[in-house]
Amino acid sequence: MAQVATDDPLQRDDAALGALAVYQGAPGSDAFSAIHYLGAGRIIAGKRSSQAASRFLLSEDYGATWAVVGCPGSTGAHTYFFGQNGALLFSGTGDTGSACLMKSMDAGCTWTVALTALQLRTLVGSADAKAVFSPVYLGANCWIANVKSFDTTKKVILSADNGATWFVPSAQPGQGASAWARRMILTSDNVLLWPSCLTDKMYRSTDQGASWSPVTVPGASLFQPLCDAGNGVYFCGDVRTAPNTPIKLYRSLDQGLTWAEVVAVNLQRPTVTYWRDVLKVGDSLLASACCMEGTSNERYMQLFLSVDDGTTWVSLGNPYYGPYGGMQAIYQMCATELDVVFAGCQPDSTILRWPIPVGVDGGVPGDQDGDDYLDFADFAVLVGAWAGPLVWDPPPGCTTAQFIRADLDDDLDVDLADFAVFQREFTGSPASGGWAGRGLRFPP
Ligand SMILES: [Ca+2]
Ligand SMILES: [Ca+2]
Repeated sequence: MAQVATDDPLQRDDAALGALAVYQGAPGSDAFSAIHYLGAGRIIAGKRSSQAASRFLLSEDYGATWAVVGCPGSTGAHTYFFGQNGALLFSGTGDTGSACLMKSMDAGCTWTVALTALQLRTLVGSADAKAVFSPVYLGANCWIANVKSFDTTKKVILSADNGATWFVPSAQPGQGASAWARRMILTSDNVLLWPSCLTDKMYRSTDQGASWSPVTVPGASLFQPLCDAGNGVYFCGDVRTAPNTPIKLYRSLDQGLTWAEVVAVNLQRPTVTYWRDVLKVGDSLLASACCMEGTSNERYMQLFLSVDDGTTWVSLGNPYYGPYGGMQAIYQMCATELDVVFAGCQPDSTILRWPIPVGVDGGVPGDQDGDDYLDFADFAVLVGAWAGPLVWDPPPGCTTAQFIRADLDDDLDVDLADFAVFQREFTGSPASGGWAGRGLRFPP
C-alpha cells in the first residue's frame, strides 16, 4: 500500500496537468454530474440541478462548442450517467425524487422520457423512487439500470428489447430496502459491479444480473467510483461523513472477489469527502478525491495519478484554478481516442480538458521532440503532425502524443494556426509574446 502524505508538497507531481476549461458556467452554479464520450468527437454532459429544458450539454467538436439539450417532460433534479449502444443512449435523473429514465435514439441530439416517475415507481413498487443511476448496456439488446429507493428491495431493472420495455428481475443486489448504489458497471470480464453505498459490501454478478453475491471490501464505506482497468483489475472508493477523515481507494486484482486499500487521502475538511471517479486512460489511472457538494467554498479537491496500475499514486493537487477559484469535485471523467480527458466539475459548472499522459503538453512551448530546445528539428516534427484544420486524427506515422504536442493552440487539430504559434515562439521577442529572451535555450 502506498500511503501518500498529500500535505507534503515534495510528494506532489510537478508535471503540469495542463487543464483547460472548455466550458465555464457562473460562480457557484453547481456541477456536471456526468460526462460521457460518444465517439467521433462527440461529448455529452449531464447537468446537476437541471430542468427539463436543460438536462444536457452536447459538444460535437471535441468540446470547442457546446449546445444545451433538454428532455421534454422529464422530472427530477440531477442528471446521472450515460449508457450507450451505438446511437441509443439512456440516462436517469433524481436523488431528490421524481426520478425518470430518459432515452436518446440519435446519440444525444434529442431526448424523450422512457419511464416516467410514475411508471418507475409502479415498476419497482416504491412510493418514492429517488434516482435512476447507471443504465448499462449488456449486449444482445439487453440493458440493466439501477434505481435508488428506500422502501423496496427491487434495486435493478432489466430490458431485453433494447430499452423498449423494462421489467424487474427476480435476482436483486443489496442487503435490503435501505441499500442503494450510485454507479454500476459491466467490466470487460463480464462482471457487473454494484457497490452498496455507505457499506463495505460490493455486489457482483457474473451472469448479467441473473444472480448476485456480495463480497466484503475491508474497512470500506463505499460510494460512486468504479473502474475497470483491464485484466481483472478494478477500483472502488470511499465516502466519509465524519470531519477530517481519510478516504480510501481500493483495488481488486481478481475481478472483484477480493479488495485491498491502495491509497488514502485526508482532505482535512469539516464536511463530507469522497472519491468520485476513477478513469483508466492509456497507461494512466486518474482518481478524483472530492469535497462536499452543495456548497461552493470547499475548493480543496485533489486529483491523483497512477502509472503503475494503481499500485502507487501521486497527488496532482487541485486540477484547475478557474476565474472563481479551485475545483471542489470532479464528478466524472471520460477520454477520447487520442487520450484527451474531459471532466465534469463542481462548483462552477466547469468542464475541463487535458491530454494524457500527464505532462505531454507541458515544457517549452513548441518543443516537439522534448529536448527542451526549440530549433529546426522541432519544425520537422511539427510538419509530420500536420493534418489540416478540423482534422482530429493524427496523420500516418504521427503518434497521439506527438499530435497533442503539435496542437499548439489547443483546439485539437494541427493546422496553419499551430504553425503560426510555432513561428511566434521560434522568432518572437518578449514584446511580441514569444519565448526568446524568456528562458529559451538554443542548442550549444
Ligand atoms: Ca526540441
Ligand atoms: Ca491546433
